[in-house]
Amino acid sequence: MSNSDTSRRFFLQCGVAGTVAGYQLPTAAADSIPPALAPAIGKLEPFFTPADEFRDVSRGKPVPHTLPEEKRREVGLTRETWQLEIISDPENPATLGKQFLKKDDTALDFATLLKLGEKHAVRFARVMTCLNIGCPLGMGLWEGVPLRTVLWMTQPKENLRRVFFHGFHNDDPKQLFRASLPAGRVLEDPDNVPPVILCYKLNGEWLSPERGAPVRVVVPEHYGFKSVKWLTHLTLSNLASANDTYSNGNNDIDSPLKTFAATLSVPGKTTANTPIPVTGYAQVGISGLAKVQVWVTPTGKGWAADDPYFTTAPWTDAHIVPPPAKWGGGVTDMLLKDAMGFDAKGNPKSWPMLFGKAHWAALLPGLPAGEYTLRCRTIDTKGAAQPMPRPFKKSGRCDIESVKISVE
Ligand SMILES: Nc1nc2c(c(=O)[nH]1)N[C@H]1C(S)=C(S)[C@@H](COP(=O)(O)O)O[C@H]1N2
Ligand SMILES: [Mo]
Repeated sequence: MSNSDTSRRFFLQCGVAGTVAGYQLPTAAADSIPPALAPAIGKLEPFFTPADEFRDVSRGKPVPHTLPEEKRREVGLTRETWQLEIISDPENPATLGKQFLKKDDTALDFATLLKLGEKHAVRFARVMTCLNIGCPLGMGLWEGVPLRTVLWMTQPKENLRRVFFHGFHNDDPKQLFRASLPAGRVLEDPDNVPPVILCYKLNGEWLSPERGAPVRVVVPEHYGFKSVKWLTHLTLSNLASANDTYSNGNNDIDSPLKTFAATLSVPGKTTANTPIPVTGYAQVGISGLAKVQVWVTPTGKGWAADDPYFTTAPWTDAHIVPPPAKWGGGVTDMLLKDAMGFDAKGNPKSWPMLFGKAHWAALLPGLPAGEYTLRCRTIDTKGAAQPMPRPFKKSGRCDIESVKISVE
């Protein structure tokens, strides 16, 4: 099986993973979309993924969320028993006024985190994507306390260059899963980017054990591996470089989310000379999303070897689907009213949303009988066409997808 077949199967799985279809266009927004596309848009997945439908790629033997409740209580993976240690890195010490340790009974507990949340909690919409998987694991509304709020409680003075975090790993050093960020990223947010948070809610509900309960890190602009689950330790360090577990395996751990498009529904067989509705999603990465484009061509027709990304093909613009009337995934309008990136009425301030998923739809013209290949791609706000500007696999997936269509 070729690589593109594998990824196609993968993308199609994304399409059928959801339960009930749920994308509801508001009446006004529907005017800008050709009526022939309405049925296909109505069958799109809901904008937010129900928490229990996220795909799971957690590691561990056993995977921490499969531990019986009693064991989870014992090891601090419930809200009642959770304790977060915050220490200075013994090998590259940061100069701190204070550490938070289990041994002197100062580790941070869940009640204290929630108390901080009363004043500091934020929530934001963001897609969870694994750097090594072609389709997002889920689109969530994540809520928690900015990591810097907790970091400042250690009264750092100097020699703080990096923040490491790791979670429960069955007390087996070989199972350690660690990620890190430059201290500056924790302390300050780029324009329009939410803070790094200690997250305890997804889509308005407590985080489930599978999603990392009781507390996980969520880093808005990064692939999933930075968002460490079952968080137990923060280590403040003067080390100047990253040492993320994910750098094993040749992963580019400094690579933020990429912009790319994929299909969700494409009729495999269709009738000659009849317009063909197709839909898909786009991930809105660090450079934003300006356009989604599609191109359908007879299968097997060669392409210039010096244009591997089909830049000179006759691509046409797809419709970016407007914000839904109902957000799905259990996310209520109330929850969105004070979410970052949404206004006081719960409407998104910009669309498509940075680090979100957007959906698209296109009506392909009727075609004579034959075998065709459909491709889709994004153009980011800097004008770069997928898979540029960062086409390499180990910095996140963004291959141009191709799907077969049989016209009879
Ligand atoms: N403790 C811990 N956190 C972890 C992982 C892990 O194996 N252990 N996997 C990471 C990876 S590689 C990804 S892609 C995301 C996936 O998040 P999800 O399972 O909530 O979808 O979790 C991250 N956090
Ligand atoms: Mo991942």
